[in-house]
Amino acid sequence: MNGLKVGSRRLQDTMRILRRVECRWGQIHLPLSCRFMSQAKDPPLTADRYRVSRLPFSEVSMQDLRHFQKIMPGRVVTDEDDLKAHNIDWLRTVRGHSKVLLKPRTTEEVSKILEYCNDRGLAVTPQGGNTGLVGGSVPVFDEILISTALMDQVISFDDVSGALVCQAGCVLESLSQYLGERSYSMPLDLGAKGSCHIGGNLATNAGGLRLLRYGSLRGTVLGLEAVLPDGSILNCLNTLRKDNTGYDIKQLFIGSEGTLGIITALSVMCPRKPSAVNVALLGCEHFSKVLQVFTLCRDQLGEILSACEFMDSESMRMVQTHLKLTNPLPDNAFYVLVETSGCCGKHDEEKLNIFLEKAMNFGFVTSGTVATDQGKIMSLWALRERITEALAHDGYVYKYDLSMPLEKLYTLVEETRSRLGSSAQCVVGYGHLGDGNLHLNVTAKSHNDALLSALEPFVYEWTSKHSGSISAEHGLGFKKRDHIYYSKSRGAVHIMQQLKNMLDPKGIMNPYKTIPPAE
Ligand code: FAD
Ligand code: 2HG
Ligand code: ZN
Repeated sequence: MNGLKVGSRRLQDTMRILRRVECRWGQIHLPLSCRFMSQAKDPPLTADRYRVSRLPFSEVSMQDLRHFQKIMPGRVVTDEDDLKAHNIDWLRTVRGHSKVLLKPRTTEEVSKILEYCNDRGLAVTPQGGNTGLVGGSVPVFDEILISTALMDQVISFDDVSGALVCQAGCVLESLSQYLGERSYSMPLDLGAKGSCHIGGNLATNAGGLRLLRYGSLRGTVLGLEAVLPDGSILNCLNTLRKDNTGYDIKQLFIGSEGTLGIITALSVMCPRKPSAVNVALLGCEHFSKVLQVFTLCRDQLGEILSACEFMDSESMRMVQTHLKLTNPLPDNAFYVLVETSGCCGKHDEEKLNIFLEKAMNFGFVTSGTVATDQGKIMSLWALRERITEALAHDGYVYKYDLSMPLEKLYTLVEETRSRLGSSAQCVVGYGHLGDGNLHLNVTAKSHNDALLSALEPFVYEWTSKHSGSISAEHGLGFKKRDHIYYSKSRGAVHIMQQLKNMLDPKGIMNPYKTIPPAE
């Protein structure tokens, strides 16, 4: 890696030797489930910490277990130790006490399970890779867990159109590898790729690191199949790019967080794998310069820009302290990671060189480094992608995922920092600059009600006042459900409640999450 000062000859030299690289489009990540190997104390039960009352659902009986065994012999998990990791979220902030986890392999099995649960009034929680960050993927009480872990088959791939059809339990990274071998890639990428399932990605409408280039899943998902709470199978699994026949029902399930049904299969439009990828990490002294870098990126890199991420010095400190990563550009207040992806290395190099030269000459960046081989590019990406993991090592994390006008993006971090003073251990701001998405994270030694009261509703009111969204990409889940009104009108929430009631009249699908009850 070449850490360079602005204006030095070495940067010019480095820019000249920028190489085409494979980079993170093909890299392997460790599954995040290793997080559960930590010896950390279990969080309190959700019901106790958040004082929630159980709704009058039935309780699982021996007879129910026998019935599930008949549907899926050997795939009904009741061992307490085996269930533990599925009852606690990735952040270790919520905990349910489900007594059973079901592992269907087929849509028909999911259909039989839901039909039975609906008849019996048994509540269920769908679970993919359990990497969700809003407490949506684990039960609040004893809801039955339905895992998509064994629904991991690719159904078809059309190497002319790029349409991939697969089951919902395929791990995102496995799909990337499958496609990479065929010179295609997934239109979605995120730090949890080694564990998250594509069905979970759809259910949360995950954004991630490539949204700037390929857009939201709402655009790239071509179709899906879902099982409704009464067990009926909804087939919207087409692979057409254009289809204006009536309402687009699949959109209801994208971002529904397991509250309307279980997504069992989907089709997604995949782009060609770029043959030329470059990454630059740039240091800036002020957030206004970060914004200038972004504007310049768009001007100069145009169609080859594939990611534009930012992080502050506190985020950098977290990955250095807890993960021992090396910062190639010490002493900057902000960092911008720029990635280009295209199909013509020489052309991309020229564009990137011009962009870097201008960024330096205009004084937008104080130092910069470009990676020239795959390993080094992965190291640069790790600095950004692994912040979430580093924060989890720092203590209890209060997590806010906000979108707002770009010029306001960092003001909230500064105001939060001065508001909390020494009551917070660490306040960091980073995120998807190109999408106007801020990840504001606050850490403390342990969960602390006073700190929470200083943060909420302050963060939500501030965001709403500046016309932002209180959940840009992680969803609402259990933790943010009741804050929906900061970003949606009463009329819109009312329609959501009606839709929920129409599809799930007994309310068995992921209760206590996402949609607040009608007042
Ligand atoms: P789970 O966590 O298992 O479930 C999430 C929700 O979807 C739950 O409500 C669950 O009930 C529901 N659900 C799961 N599967 C189904 C299904 N088949 N049918 C219906 N409902 C279902 N998110 C982003 O948007 N961008 C990021 O950049 C990003 N980075 C992350 C980095 C890390 C390190 C981590 C831990 C998380 C990150 N996330 C990010 C959060 C993101 O929501 C998840 O990683 C991912 O989309 C969830 O997939 P999952 O399979 O783990 O779903
Ligand atoms: C990311 O962009 C994820 O890294 C996680 O969305 C953000 O942990 C967070 O706050
Ligand atoms: Zn994110």
